[in-house]
Amino acid sequence: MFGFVPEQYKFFSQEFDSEDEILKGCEDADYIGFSLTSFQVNEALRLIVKIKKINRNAKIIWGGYGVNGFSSEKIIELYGKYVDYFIQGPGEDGWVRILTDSNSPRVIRSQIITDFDKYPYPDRDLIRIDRNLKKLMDLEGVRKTSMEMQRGGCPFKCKFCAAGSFQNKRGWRSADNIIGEMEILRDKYGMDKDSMVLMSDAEILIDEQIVKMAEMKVERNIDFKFGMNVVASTIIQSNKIKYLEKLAKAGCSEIWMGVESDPTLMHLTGKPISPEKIKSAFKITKDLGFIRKAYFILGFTEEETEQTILNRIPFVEELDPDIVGFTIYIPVPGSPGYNHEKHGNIDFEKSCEYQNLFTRTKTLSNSDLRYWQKYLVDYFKEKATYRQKEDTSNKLKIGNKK
Ligand code: B12
Ligand code: SF4
Repeated sequence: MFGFVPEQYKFFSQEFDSEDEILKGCEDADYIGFSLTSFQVNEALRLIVKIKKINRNAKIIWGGYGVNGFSSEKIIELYGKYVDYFIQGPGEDGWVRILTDSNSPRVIRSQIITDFDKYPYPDRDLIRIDRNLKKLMDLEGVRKTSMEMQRGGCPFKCKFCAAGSFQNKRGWRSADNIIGEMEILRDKYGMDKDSMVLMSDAEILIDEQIVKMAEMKVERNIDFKFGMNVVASTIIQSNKIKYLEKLAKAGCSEIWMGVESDPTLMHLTGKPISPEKIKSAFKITKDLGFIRKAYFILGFTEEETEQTILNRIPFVEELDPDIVGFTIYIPVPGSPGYNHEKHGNIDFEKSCEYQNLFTRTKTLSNSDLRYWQKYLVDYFKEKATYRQKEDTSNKLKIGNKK
């Protein structure tokens, strides 16, 4: 049936394909899907204008966080002139519906998927993953890719994050299902003990399925390393510490935690963390031998001052992370901090989480925030994240959105 076999698809990524290649690939397409964050929307609009000149009949479909954060009416008002269909939330069923149902609504708001095991694994050949593997090997000298252990939104409501924009629940995969995909990464894509898999989930909520996965990973000799985001407060209970031990044995070598703030403003993040819980999580994970990354966001509240920024220094020193990153707040559509009336004119195309020209606080200008960001990165240069390292090891430009 149309749209159900890989041979009926072509995949392009602006990271690797020129505009000419992309346009040529669209010439004879019936449906053209775009996966977008808000930061890519304007570029997609420009591309659509060019596509329409060579293929007037193709139906254009958008999905991803660039469309998730708006009501159906608003998304049609904003982009309905250019785009035929919008998928909000998980795309698996919505995509099939558009292909098979000529009466499909223009905006499909899909609900959380509760039974992931019934879907096939992602087709990494189709998205030409070899190009990403090569790029990361060239940049970082490591065979690196990503997969998901859980799926869906997030139960928390951090001011700066759109992950909960569409769904506030998580979708689960069984341990067998996760392991099946890991075996493919090992056997087909050569992920071995020196390789690293980034769990691309927003945050992993560690539970029995994750622990079972860890045990099975050891039993099945899947020995690549992996890293994951966790919310600090969810890993400090004694049963969770036992789970973390099992994860460490299964190759989990890195734990990433959003600290976001100095201790005095942490209650304004919307994340269920406190300075004490953060300290405890960093201590526990240090004792277990994980490489720990701490992420901070400057200017996420108007109350941020020079002093609260500087308060991060002793706090970082106390937490003693192995890696530390400092980004600057930008209100993204779908996040609790975004208000379309106020933020609809932000030029997302010229922004990223490292730099923007919009954010300021009651006492700090936008350039002050950028000054202090650089100050902190310099102060902790030995621990800076790969992307923020300014030495010769960093082959990525800071602010590069790719
Ligand atoms: C992993 C991740 C990254 C990784 C990607 C790694 C990789 N190898 O894939 C990296 C670090 C590169 C990254 C970068 C950035 N990210 Co990011 N990222 C995520 C994260 C945590 C998971 C995304 C993911 O892979 N999900 C799993 C997939 C399967 O789900 P999905 O993308 O939602 O896709 C489903 C549906 O949306 C839909 N769908 C999606 N596209 C399409 C297309 C069609 C045609 C259809 C039918 C359906 C469909 O179907 C899919 C399957 O169900 C999300 C948060 C989250 N919880 O999702 C943030 C998130 C997407 N990122 C975000 C941001 C801001 C960024 C950056 C701008 C940060 C920066 N550096 O400045 C960059 C820019 C990326 C870009 N090019 O625009 C925001 C986007 C907010 C917004 N309103 O746009 C999010 C939501 C987090 C947040 N802060 O709120 N990111
Ligand atoms: S930052 Fe993490 S905990 Fe907060 S809403 Fe986003 S995914 Fe959830």
